[in-house]
Amino acid sequence: MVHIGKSGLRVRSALTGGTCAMHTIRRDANERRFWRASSLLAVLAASVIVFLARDAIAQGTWTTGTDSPTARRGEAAAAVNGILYAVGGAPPGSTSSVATVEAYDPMTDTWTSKASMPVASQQLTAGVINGILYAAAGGGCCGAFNTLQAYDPTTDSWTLKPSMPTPRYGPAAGVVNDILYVAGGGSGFGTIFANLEAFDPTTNGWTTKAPMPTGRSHLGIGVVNGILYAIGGANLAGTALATVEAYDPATNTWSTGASMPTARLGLTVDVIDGVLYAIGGGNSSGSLTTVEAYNPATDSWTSMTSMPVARNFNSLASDPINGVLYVVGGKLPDTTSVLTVQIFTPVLFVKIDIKPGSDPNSINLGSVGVVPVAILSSATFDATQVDPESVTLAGGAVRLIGRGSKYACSKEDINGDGVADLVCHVETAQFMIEPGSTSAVLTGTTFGGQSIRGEDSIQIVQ
Ligand SMILES: [Ca+2]
Ligand SMILES: [Ca+2]
Repeated sequence: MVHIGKSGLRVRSALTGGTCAMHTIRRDANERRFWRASSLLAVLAASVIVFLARDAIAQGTWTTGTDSPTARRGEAAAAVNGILYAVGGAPPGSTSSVATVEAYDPMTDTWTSKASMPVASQQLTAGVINGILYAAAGGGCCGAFNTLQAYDPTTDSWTLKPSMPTPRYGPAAGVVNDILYVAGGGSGFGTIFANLEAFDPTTNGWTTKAPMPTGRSHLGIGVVNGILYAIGGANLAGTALATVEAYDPATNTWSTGASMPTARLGLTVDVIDGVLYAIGGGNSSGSLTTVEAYNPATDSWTSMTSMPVARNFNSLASDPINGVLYVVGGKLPDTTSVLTVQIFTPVLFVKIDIKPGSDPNSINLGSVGVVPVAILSSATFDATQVDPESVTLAGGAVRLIGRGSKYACSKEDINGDGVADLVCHVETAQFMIEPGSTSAVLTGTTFGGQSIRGEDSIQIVQ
């Protein structure tokens, strides 16, 4: 990765291909920075280059943990009581499945071997109910399984549970109200499933539910507010899908959400703070480092910081622990399996109110002044912990006051919920707003290092 200047323009060579995306930058100073960066890039013409404009930075950060002991792909991963369990998969250069179970402790950054699964399986899926990890489906070298295997970390022991109705490779699972839902997958022999089947540990039985509108395998599932979101995957032709379909267990019905920007299969999907993160996978252009975030509240997608290492489809697995995502397993484009633990701390989506008390939020790009923006606190987020120095709205920084040592931010309860919010005054002269824009993005960082992002509507006036 190459960093250029302090302008916030960052350049990264992408091994896996991609398009050259750039934002229109309004201000002269930023244009100069852009062209300076461009001339440097000409030297790097051999690489495929992706531009990330300033407001696309700080969409989460990636770090690396200790390598896992066993290289494999097609495993499942789930967290129980702050420990990530990686189960099953297939070793490098082999189509056979393994029963290997290894546990990663983020507090100590160490791995421990655990009791093996009763049935070795790859391209399986996992969910956690009441401290028990359920590993469902998958298969061996030569056929799909309908096994359900339950792991109790407190006793380091496995139990076989009643098999699910449909054997399949590459389904995805989510848990709602202590029920494990398993959707999609493939037979490995020319059938792709739309099936949704649900396991209830209290009755120890399976129920067949309404099928997904779109049959697919190697999809990802995440749960927000009791709704399952089934994302991406592949159809029978092996074509990568951008499909987002949402299942409401209360009504046993499916609906359609906004498609994922990058169609892919073999991705992993996890939820942090009500936002789904779709990570990695692949499509016809190869393995992807892509990370995209879906916010069900707005039915919209946002690009996040890419993974450092591409991991191929049929391969990677992840689960969050304390607001941080741990990604394990996977296969590199050269077919080497990945040992590395990649750790993603996503940007926190927060509520903002541009021009508090005013709507529409009209912005006059011709005027030189400030616009107030409120960063709202919630039950889980204290806006007063946001560092004013880090705050930008549409690229504009917070105005300095006094002798230039203080930021024009104040703590006020702007929405009357009894919790103090942060109100900052941002320099409009620094705005990087494209003509016709109808929203503006705020970015920042808390004193504790958590990246935040908020978005509100704007109406540009002349
Ligand atoms: Ca407003
Ligand atoms: Ca408030």
